[in-house]
Amino acid sequence: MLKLYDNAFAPSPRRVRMFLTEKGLPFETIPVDIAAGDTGSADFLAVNPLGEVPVLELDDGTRLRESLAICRYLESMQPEPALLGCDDRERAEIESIVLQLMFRVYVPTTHAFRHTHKFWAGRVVQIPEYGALARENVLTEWQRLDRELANREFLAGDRFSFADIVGYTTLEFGKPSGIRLQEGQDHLRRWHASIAARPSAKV
Ligand SMILES: N[C@@H](CCC(=O)N[C@@H](CS)C(=O)NCC(=O)O)C(=O)O
Repeated sequence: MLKLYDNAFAPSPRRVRMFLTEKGLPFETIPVDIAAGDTGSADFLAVNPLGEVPVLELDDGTRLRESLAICRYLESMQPEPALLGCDDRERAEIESIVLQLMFRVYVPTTHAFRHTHKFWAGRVVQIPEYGALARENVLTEWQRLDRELANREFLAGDRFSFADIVGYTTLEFGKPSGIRLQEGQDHLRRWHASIAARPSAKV
């Protein structure tokens, strides 16, 4: 049975939970409590020296890190439904959106959270002005994505893909930092509602 080192509130392991659920693949979770400092413990650092979840453990004991790499492995294990593209063109389009989301939206969303939210107060050095700037940059990116969604149903085209999983989990994670859908973002709102209605969004 696949084992997922997981945290219920963190967006990166949530990507993998959604992916596994969309694929219909059974898995066990090993909870990792970030709030209690588990990711910095010697036991967990032996699992992942980066101190991050998700980690997927295979039956032979191999441990995979990085949500994109994990999902790529799962896609080859269970190709249907294809969530990372069916041909080279689709794979390139999905990966292009995934990388944009990771670097331009997800990373600054984590910075907004780390530098402004009380969860991290006393645990890391917080620079609130930097967090506020990161939040503004993220809101600009979502405004751009709202315009792009005027021409396509999902973030990477006409089919649901891993790009939608990364986008949805990132937007949800922005809420505690005040990153939300804005007035007039009707395309983004329609897209968000369609992803939220999927059973995988409940896991
Ligand atoms: N690039 C990694 C990001 C992993 C990551 O940022 N994990 C966060 C949770 S979303 C984490 O484990 N943080 C632990 C900590 O900050 O102590 C991936 O996509 O898997």
